[in-house]
Amino acid sequence: MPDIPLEIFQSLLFFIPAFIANPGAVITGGHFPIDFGKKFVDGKRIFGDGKTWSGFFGGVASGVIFGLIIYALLVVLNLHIGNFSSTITGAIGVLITMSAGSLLGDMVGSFIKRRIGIERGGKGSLLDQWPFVLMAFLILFIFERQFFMTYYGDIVGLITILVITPPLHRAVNIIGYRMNKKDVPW
Ligand code: CTP
Ligand code: MG
Ligand code: K
Repeated sequence: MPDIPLEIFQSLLFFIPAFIANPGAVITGGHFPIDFGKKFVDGKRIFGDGKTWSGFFGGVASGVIFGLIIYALLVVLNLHIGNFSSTITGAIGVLITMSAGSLLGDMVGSFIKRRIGIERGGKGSLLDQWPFVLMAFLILFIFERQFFMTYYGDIVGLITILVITPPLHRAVNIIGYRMNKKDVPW
């Protein structure tokens, strides 16, 4: 019989790096717009000044570093959950894939926001909250199939993450706003 609480715990634990990539991008971001200031065919910015190379790479680095801390803790505690902690190079591959996927999804959200006329920094609601999750999963499915199938293949963990992300995203952004890291609480 599958242990549902443990499965959900694992799914959440291993998705933390994809979450961390976003505040990581807020801290390191703001330099060198990914779209180089270029406009799309509709005359609006492709992504806007909120998506930068410094945020992208800083966000990926944050996700990888945070993930390696989780990895190290699992090793120290001698908890080898599934195949995540089998090799360090394997773990790094998963962490880069997941963090980059998360920030690519964040860019997709911004791309759609610009197309429907929401300015950079404007409230996107689910467009701020779901694309990064969905893209992280899609990229993991494509490039880290074994990891994806082990922890998210049965859909339970995936659905759990989709459900908790909007309130979690909101809470983190309110904290970022109060810490003066963000101009708006969303
Ligand atoms: N950020 C960045 N590069 C990224 C992602 C985020 O530099 N790839 C930084 C930007 O300074 C951005 C801040 O993190 O303003 C907050 O991220 P987010 O809320 O995703 O961007 P917004 O400014 O709200 O822009 P958008 O409307 O396009 O989502
Ligand atoms: Mg925003
Ligand atoms: K966003």
